[in-house]
Amino acid sequence: MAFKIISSAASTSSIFLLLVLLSIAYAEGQAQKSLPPVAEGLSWSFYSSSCPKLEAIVRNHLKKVFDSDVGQAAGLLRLHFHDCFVQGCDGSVLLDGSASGPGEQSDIPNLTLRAEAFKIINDLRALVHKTCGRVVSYADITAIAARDSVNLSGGPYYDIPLGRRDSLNFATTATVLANLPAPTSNATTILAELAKKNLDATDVVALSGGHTIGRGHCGSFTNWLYPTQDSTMDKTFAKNLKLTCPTTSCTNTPVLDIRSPNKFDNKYYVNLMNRQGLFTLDEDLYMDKTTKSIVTSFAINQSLFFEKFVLSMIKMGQFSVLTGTQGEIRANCSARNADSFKVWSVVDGDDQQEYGRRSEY
Ligand code: HEM
Ligand SMILES: *[C@@H]1O[C@H](CO)[C@@H](O)[C@H](O)[C@H]1NC(C)=O
Ligand SMILES: *[C@@H]1O[C@H](CO)[C@@H](O)[C@H](O)[C@H]1NC(C)=O
Ligand SMILES: *[C@@H]1O[C@H](CO)[C@@H](O)[C@H](O)[C@H]1NC(C)=O
Ligand SMILES: *[C@@H]1O[C@H](CO)[C@@H](O)[C@H](O)[C@H]1NC(C)=O
Ligand SMILES: CC(=O)N[C@H]1CO[C@H](CO)[C@@H](O)[C@@H]1O
Repeated sequence: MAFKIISSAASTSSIFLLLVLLSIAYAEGQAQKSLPPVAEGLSWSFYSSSCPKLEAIVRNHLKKVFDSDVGQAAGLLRLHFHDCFVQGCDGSVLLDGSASGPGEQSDIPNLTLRAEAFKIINDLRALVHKTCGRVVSYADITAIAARDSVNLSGGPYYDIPLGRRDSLNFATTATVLANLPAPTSNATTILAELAKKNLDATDVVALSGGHTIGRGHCGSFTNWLYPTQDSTMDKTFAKNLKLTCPTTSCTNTPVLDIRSPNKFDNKYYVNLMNRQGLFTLDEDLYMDKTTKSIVTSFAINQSLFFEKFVLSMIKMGQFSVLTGTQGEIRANCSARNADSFKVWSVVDGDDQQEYGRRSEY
């Protein structure tokens, strides 16, 4: 009898313990579920000992840059998107084809990336490597710069996993074209293309919200103006765009978000509901039955948009990353180390690490 009581007490307490453990595991599961998984080799605190000032250096420099030209934030956000969509977030978008064959930089549709964005990333790299040595990749600097561009334009702040390495490989023109959808695509096409990258309809609508800042060239959207104007588009909006873009090939660059062109907010979705979006891709998100309700939910709730945008950016920011000993930490944005060190190692026998540190001066 006594034995029985002890045993039932023991099993009661072990059931209790089990319940406690289960609820802790559940709470942790919930907490982790709220953020996308971290790719193997990346971590939230990757540079905490090797370059603790990294994020402060980037942010302080960008604050100064945006104070004199707020438009640069859009260029940096788009640069990270292009880097990640083509071949992975591996800094390959920065490689200049001149040394070793064609690079993403000179490919369609990347010619519309802002030249200043490349320069800003290079300046950031110089500042960071001067303080920490050649330990931080271009891919990570580009990811942090995109994050800060969002926040410094009025958008949310979010931590990002770091530890990306730079690619040794150029993306071919075919790879670039296959991975960056055309702005003239409809929602069906965009959803199918991005599903291949494991992005669902909410991700697609949230990421398109990047078009809340920045500009576009006439050639990227006049498909719905000429030769026949899309009858569903807002008439006044279309009339004004025709004045800015009298021809398809004109080089003007109207803003993407007419309500708040330089502010990272949810007005882009309000534009779409009013048929005042620049690209077919954007407009169609409000016509498609899968994405229409998501557009509306973001238009009426900015916090919801910010929350989903952050999750999708963390997801996108980890596409096919190189980590550990893969790739390299590039010293020159536009050339892999093997190409930029070639001359120097002959001249004075410098090793790559030293040259990497010297290259800022
Ligand atoms: C999903 C497919 C996407 C397509 C087809 C697309 C297409 C375009 C096009 C055609 C432009 C204008 C380029 C020009 O004519 O100068 C543009 C600009 C821009 N895009 Fe996207 N985009 C997409 C996704 C994204 C994403 C995911 C982001 C970031 C989260 C983004 C951020 C931007 C920004 C900030 C600009 C303005 C750039 C500037 O002012 O320099 N886009 N996009
Ligand atoms: C940056 O993000 C933080 C945290 O979400 C927020 O408090 C702050 O207002 C944002 N900055 C700007 C300029 O909006
Ligand atoms: C979307 O575009 C694709 C490719 O141009 C086309 O085949 C398809 O019919 C279009 N879908 C809709 C719903 O317009
Ligand atoms: C807006 O979205 C946020 C974030 O998901 C949510 O907490 C809030 O309840 C929503 N607000 C309304 C009015 O639905
Ligand atoms: C970086 O590489 C490019 C292309 O190879 C070259 O033109 C440029 O001079 C290099 N910059 C530095 C600082 O070495
Ligand atoms: C949209 C855009 O600017 N496209 C250009 C990309 O680059 C090619 C040449 O490689 C040009 O012909 C395109 O006009």
